[in-house]
Amino acid sequence: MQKAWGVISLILTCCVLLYLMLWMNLSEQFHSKTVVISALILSKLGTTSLYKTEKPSYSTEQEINITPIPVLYKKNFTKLPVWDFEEVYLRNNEARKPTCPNSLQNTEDPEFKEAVLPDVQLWLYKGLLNITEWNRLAHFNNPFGFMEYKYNEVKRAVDLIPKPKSSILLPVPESSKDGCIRCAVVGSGGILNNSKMGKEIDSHEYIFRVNGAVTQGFEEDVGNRTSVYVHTAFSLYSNILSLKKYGFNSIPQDEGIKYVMIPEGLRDFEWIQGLLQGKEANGSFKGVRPLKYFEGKFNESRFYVLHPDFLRYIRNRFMPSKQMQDIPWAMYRPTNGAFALFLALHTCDIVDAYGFITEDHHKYSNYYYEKFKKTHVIFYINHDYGLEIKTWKKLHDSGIIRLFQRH
Ligand SMILES: *[C@@H]1O[C@H](CO)[C@@H](O)[C@H](O)[C@H]1NC(C)=O
Ligand SMILES: *[C@@H]1O[C@H](CO)[C@@H](O)[C@H](O)[C@H]1NC(C)=O
Ligand SMILES: *[C@@H]1O[C@H](CO)[C@@H](O)[C@H](O)[C@H]1NC(C)=O
Ligand SMILES: *[C@@H]1O[C@H](CO)[C@@H](O)[C@H](O)[C@H]1NC(C)=O
Ligand SMILES: *[C@@H]1O[C@H](CO)[C@@H](O)[C@H](O)[C@H]1NC(C)=O
Ligand SMILES: CC(=O)N[C@H]1CO[C@H](CO)[C@@H](O)[C@@H]1O
Repeated sequence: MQKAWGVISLILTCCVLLYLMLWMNLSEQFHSKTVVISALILSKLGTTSLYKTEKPSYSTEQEINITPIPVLYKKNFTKLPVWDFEEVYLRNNEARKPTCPNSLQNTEDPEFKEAVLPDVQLWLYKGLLNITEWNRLAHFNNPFGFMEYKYNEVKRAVDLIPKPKSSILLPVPESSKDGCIRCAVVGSGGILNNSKMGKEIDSHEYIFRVNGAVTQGFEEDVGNRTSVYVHTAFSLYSNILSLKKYGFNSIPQDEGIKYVMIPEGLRDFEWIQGLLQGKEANGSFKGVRPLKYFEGKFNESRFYVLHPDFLRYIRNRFMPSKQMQDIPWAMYRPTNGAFALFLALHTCDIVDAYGFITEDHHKYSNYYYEKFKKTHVIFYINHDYGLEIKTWKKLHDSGIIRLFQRH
């Protein structure tokens, strides 16, 4: 009872404040700061106050009648809005503790040490989305949060995602004598054409691949195994259509493979619903049966969805682009390859990256599977390739990853 009164008085205080703020701004022209401030107050209503209660539950939310915050729109902001809880990320107290003496987590690099959160929550699943969490995450644009979406649209998909049995994606293999997990992350860069890196890549305990991960016919250069396949609904759907001519007839289906999805937009949540209910999807992929893309190899116990907090943490701490300070701010996001590489940095001890963009990318074709027709890298506006080049180089130079380069 006492708690309820506390919350109610806080709500009233906030309402008065909000009213005053709006009134003060009445004569001014609208600018994004107003939204920042008022949304900050709204978020206080929905999140911070509740974090202090002892053991909140769904019934607590209903008793005090929290509702989703009013929808915020990207186009009401002329640059990336920065909230005072921008750097609040869900953490996982069961996160992996490396046993490997040479783990990248033990790096001495001051910049990396300061940025990295080894226990950041990696996965989004049933139970992690309630209205309180929604009211925090609805402040961030996709894929870093749920801005512009409706609570129920996302909630019904998230509630279908099973909680992973273990919070550890990749166990230390029995064959590892020093307790280290060695991973190769393979991008699709043309630098791999005729690289003969296949054997070396396959010698890693785990191999991450993304998007159009063609291996058949390219084994000598890129290897043939896949342990973790990182994708979005759109990358699955479009790569199968467009890369057939290179032999990409199906996504990787190795025994025990883990499928990791980047929920880049609402369409991914629509896809998840179809996938996990074994039905045709609605919305953007209406009529598409997501399960079909896995050709009978799908198992919920090997399906993971990245948490928006993880994606935002990567953007904010490792890959903030200048583009976020301007009108197309909401378009910017790191590439799927970038997210895959950072996922490896959070689940492996030793990470080698192949086929990632380098300064001399103009010497190679866009993708390694374009063996005979040289096409240049297309710089899509939603990515910052210059920043990616610098980021991979920096991680390499500071000894955190080993980046495959040619001279
Ligand atoms: C909402 O979910 C978050 C994340 O799992 C949790 O920390 C919090 O306690 C939940 N809040 C309520 C009111 O259930
Ligand atoms: C990969 O190639 C090796 C040897 O070249 C072979 O033994 C293995 O069966 C292949 N694995 C797959 C998944 O094709
Ligand atoms: C899509 O919509 C149809 C008709 O409303 C419904 O029967 C079906 O269950 C929906 N599919 C999914 C995956 O929710
Ligand atoms: C999915 O994997 C789990 C755990 O390995 C297993 O127990 C279950 O039988 C599998 N389900 C299907 C449908 O293959
Ligand atoms: C791929 O490598 C081969 C051998 O070095 C070369 O002849 C070919 O032109 C390369 N393809 C492209 C598209 O660069
Ligand atoms: C205050 C303001 O400009 N709000 C606008 C934000 O964007 C939505 C959707 O485009 C508009 O309806 C609002 O008027």
